[in-house]
Amino acid sequence: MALLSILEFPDPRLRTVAKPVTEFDSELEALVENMIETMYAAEGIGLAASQVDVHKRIVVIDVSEEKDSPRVFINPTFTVIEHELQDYDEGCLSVPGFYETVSRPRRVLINAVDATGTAFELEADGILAICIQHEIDHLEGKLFVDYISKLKRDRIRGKLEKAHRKSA
Ligand code: QAP
Ligand code: CO
Repeated sequence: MALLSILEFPDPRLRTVAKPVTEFDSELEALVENMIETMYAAEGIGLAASQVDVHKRIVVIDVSEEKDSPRVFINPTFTVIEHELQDYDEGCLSVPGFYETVSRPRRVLINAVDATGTAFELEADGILAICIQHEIDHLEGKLFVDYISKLKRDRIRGKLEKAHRKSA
């Protein structure tokens, strides 16, 4: 297994729209394993392939307490089953160190396939519902900072650019 490097805002590659997965082969399995390993190493609860510069529709999530229940969502979509919004202080491995409140629908029905190509459905609420919406946004080239004010977003951009210059 291998750790993958995570792109950080405002890297323009994070704006790429990801393409559906069509081949369910050992290369896909290896990528999924590496994404899970990378998510755990970075202490994240969700990671989209877009964040590791692979522009395919793949998401891994583990919202369990023990961090022992990784879930894999390939070509995921969702429909809202409860329109009431919930606020959550979201973060992102691609926007390290920053958290802002985002409102999203409280309950969604997820449709996806697993790493073997088998379709499944899952009703999600709570943190899982927030996380899958956040990760599917990544596949569309969208980030949680797109939901906050331009002033706040630009301030985060400035701080991260400065940090990137210092570590370059
Ligand atoms: C997306 O986010 C998410 O800034 C996943 O320094 C966020 O795993 C889903 C992280 C909120 C639901 C609710 C962020 C780790 C991890 C940081 C993450 C950091 C270290 C973020
Ligand atoms: Co994210």
